[in-house]
Amino acid sequence: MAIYSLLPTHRQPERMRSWCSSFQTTHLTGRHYARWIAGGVTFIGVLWFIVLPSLFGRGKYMGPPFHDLGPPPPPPAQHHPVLPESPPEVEIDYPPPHPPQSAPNSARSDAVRDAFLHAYNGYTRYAWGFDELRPKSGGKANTFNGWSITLLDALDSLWIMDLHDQFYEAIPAVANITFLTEDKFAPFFETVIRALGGLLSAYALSGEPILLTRADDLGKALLPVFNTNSGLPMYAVNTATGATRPGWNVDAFFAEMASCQLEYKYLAHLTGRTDYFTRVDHVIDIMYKLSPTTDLYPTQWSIKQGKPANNVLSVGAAADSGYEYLLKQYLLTARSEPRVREMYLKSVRAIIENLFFLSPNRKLLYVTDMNRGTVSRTFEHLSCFLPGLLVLGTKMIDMPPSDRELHEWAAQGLAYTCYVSYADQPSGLGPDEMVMDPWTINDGSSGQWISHVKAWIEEGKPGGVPPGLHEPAPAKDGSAQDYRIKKTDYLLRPEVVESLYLMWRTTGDERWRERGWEIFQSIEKHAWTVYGYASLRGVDRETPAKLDEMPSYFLAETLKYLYLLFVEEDIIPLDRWVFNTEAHPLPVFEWSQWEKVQYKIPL
Ligand code: DMJ
Repeated sequence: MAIYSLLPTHRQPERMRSWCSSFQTTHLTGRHYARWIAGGVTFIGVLWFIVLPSLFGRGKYMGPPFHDLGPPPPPPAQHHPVLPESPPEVEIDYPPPHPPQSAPNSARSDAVRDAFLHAYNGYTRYAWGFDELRPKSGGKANTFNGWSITLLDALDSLWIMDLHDQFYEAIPAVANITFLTEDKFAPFFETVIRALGGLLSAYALSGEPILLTRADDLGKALLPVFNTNSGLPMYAVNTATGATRPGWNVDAFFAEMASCQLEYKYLAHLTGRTDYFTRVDHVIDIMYKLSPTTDLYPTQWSIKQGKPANNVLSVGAAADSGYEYLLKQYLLTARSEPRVREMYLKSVRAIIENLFFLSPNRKLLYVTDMNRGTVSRTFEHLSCFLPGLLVLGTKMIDMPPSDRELHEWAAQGLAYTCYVSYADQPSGLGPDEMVMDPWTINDGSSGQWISHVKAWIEEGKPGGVPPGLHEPAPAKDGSAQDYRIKKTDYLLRPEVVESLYLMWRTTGDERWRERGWEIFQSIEKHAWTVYGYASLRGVDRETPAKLDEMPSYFLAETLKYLYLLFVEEDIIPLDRWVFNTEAHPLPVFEWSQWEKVQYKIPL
């Protein structure tokens, strides 16, 4: 009964209904009491629809007004994560076990947990009820929907770092979030990956039912974005009216339209709601139909036509997680959707063949973007998620040995360049964007990595180390660096430490941990404030300037991946959990027979 006080008000009619029926059975029998019954129903109706809303005010959520999906169907499957019995597709070659809690690493994971607590406590003290903390001024800001995004993003980190007291203290606040935007629009992608992903992961880890209830509330509230001609999601939704709107300049970015399947498919599995599956899988249908003509997906799409709207191919800001979710939804659903595996493997081949290049001096491997065959040589911090994804794919799915080897090389070389972009800087922190120097060697390759790899193989692999994997020393001297920095900000982003974590977890090579520790120390040195941690400007200086911003992903991702890099225990085994693009781990599950039929899952 105590849980009732935590439930959003629209969950409470059940209690009222059972009270009414017991009153009728005990006190009202015979036809002449019909008038009493009618009067009672009218009284409850007036109370429910007029008096209660005016007592609690417009801000309180009084039930789904316009896009109610109705009660959920009978439970289709397990309502709590159950691990699939089927063995992994390939033998997972985990690193040999490390000595438990060796002193330096346990001290390091403790230091990361302390950093997390400093950021979290700053948020709860100075920005409680708001989206984000202002870490320089101690102020607060609603940078998203005003639904406490830092809290929702941080929940599973609290659990993973064993901060269970703080986790349970946060639950009542989560229970009372309205998920109403009033006169604003909630951005679909950001809300899905941060808020919905955060709730689902916290539910999966803790088993707290209220978290699933709230995930279901939020999942429903966001669903009107799919009410479009093509079925591609709109950029944002007003959850009070169901009105939607496209992005300001662009209808839809590939990353934003194609990064909701992990969250909604898991939610479909937990609730049995068909719409959750079909709406997000339709986006994959549209992409799949494009497959015969292209293996890559342009960065901009027309929602009306359900087609690409430009020719830019990238793995950066506008595209990144679109590719990530192909592999990850295959893994999340226990490898039961082969077409996304096929799409992933084709897209990686095309990424490696078209977007991977070497820098001219140090022969650093980087990934860039291309517009109708012209490469920009821009290298984004955001693209540094890719080494982690590639190495995960090599461990988790079956592929021809030559492909596996190529993916491993690409992951290792690119992860090192991502690290070097930090180690090169006087601050020890990497820039948000660089433009790599053009290839000046007249060898007809234009610096394209794949042609160097092919030539190296044909020559009998001289030196034994593939091109782009030589790991040249960091160059603090700017003149030795073969790039210019385009954006000097370090925005507390996670992508580099995410890949370091996945490289270490899958290879057991301790050097990735050491590199992560260097980065953490630089964060401590430059980003720490009395209130929390600040984004930085000027990583190419000894002392970067602090910005008054602490994005929620710093707690959800950056510190979580750093913690998992150092903690000895394998808290989130990679063959049992899949991280969404905001680092919220979701448990691998198998579709039941009922679900396969009900959701028409293409097999
Ligand atoms: C995060 O919100 C997510 O990782 C997203 O996919 C893109 N990057 C930001 C943080 O950099």
